[in-house]
Amino acid sequence: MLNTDIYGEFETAWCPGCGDHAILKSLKQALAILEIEPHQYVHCSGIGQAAKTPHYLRCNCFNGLHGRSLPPAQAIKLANPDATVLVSSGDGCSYGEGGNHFLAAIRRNVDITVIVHDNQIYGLTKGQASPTTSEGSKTKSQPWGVTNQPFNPMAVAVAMRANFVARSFSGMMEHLTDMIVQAVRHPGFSLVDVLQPCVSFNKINTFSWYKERCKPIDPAHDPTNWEAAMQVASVFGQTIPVGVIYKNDRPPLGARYKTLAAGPLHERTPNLAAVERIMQTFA
Ligand SMILES: Cc1ncc(C[n+]2csc(CCOP(=O)(O)OP(=O)(O)O)c2C)c(N)n1
Ligand code: SF4
Repeated sequence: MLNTDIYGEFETAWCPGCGDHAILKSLKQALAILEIEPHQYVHCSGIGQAAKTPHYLRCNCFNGLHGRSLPPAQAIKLANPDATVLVSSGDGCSYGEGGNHFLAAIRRNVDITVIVHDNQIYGLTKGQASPTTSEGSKTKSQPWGVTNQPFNPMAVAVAMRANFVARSFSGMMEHLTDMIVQAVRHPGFSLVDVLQPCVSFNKINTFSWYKERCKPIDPAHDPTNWEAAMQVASVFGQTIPVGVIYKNDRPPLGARYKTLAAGPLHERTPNLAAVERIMQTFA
C-alpha cells in the first residue's frame, strides 16, 4: 500500500463539515490501496463543489463544463487504457446537466469509475433543488416545496445493467474506501453514489439523517442477481441500503472494439500514405 501523502494536501474551499472532505480522504485511501501513483491516473470533473475534488489532489486532471466530465473521461481511457480514469461529480452534474451523458456512458461501458457526491442539492449555487432532492423539500428557489419526484440513480443504473453499481455514505469512510477500490478493480463503467451532507444548504438530509438510515446491504444479497438488485436499488426511505448493489461482467468497450483491442492509438504507426490519399480527395 502506498502512503497517501503522495496525493498531496491542499487547502480547500469547502465548508467545515461538508461530506466532500471525507470523500476526498477515502478516495486517497483507495488510490493508496490500489497502488495507483499520481502519474498513473486521470481525474475528470465538471462544475460544482464535488467537481473541485481534482483541484485538491496531485493528479492528472480534466475540469470542464457542468455535466460534461464523462465524454472526455471515456475518451481519455480509450486513448490510454493503461491510465486509471476517475470522475468526481455532484448529483446535479451527473443526473441533471450531465444526465444524458450518464445514460450513454452506461450503455457504452468504457472502463471508468464515477464517484457521485450526492448531497441531494445544488451546493455550489446555494441550494436549489437537484434531481435527487426529495419531493416536498422546501428550498430558497422552491419555497412551496419541490413538485418533481426524485431521480433514483441506483434503480436507473441497475435497470440499464451498468457493470458496477454501489452506494455509500461519507460518514462511513472505511466502507466508502472499499466501494471505490472495488469499483476501480471492476472492469467497465462503475458507479459509486455517495450520500453526503451539504451543511450549508441542505437542512433536511443532514449527517445524522443519513447516519440513521444508511445500513449495509444484507450480506446474503447476490449482486449478480438483477431482479434482487432492482429490489435493493428501489429502497430509499427509513432505510437506505449501502454496499454493492449490482455487478455485471459485460466486456468494456475497449475490449469489444476491434480497432481499440489492438492497443492504444497513440502507440500505433499511422498509415501516412493512406492519410495522404484521403487528403488528396479534398484538394
Ligand atoms: C449548463 C449549466 N447549468 C447550470 C450551471 C450553474 N451551476 C453551476 S454549479 C451548479 C450546481 C452544482 O450542483 P451539483 O452538481 O449537485 O454539485 P455540488 O455543488 O452540490 O457538489 C449549477 C446549477 C452551469 N454552470 N452550467
Ligand atoms: S455549500 Fe454544501 S456542498 Fe458546498 S462546500 Fe459547503 S457544505 Fe459542501
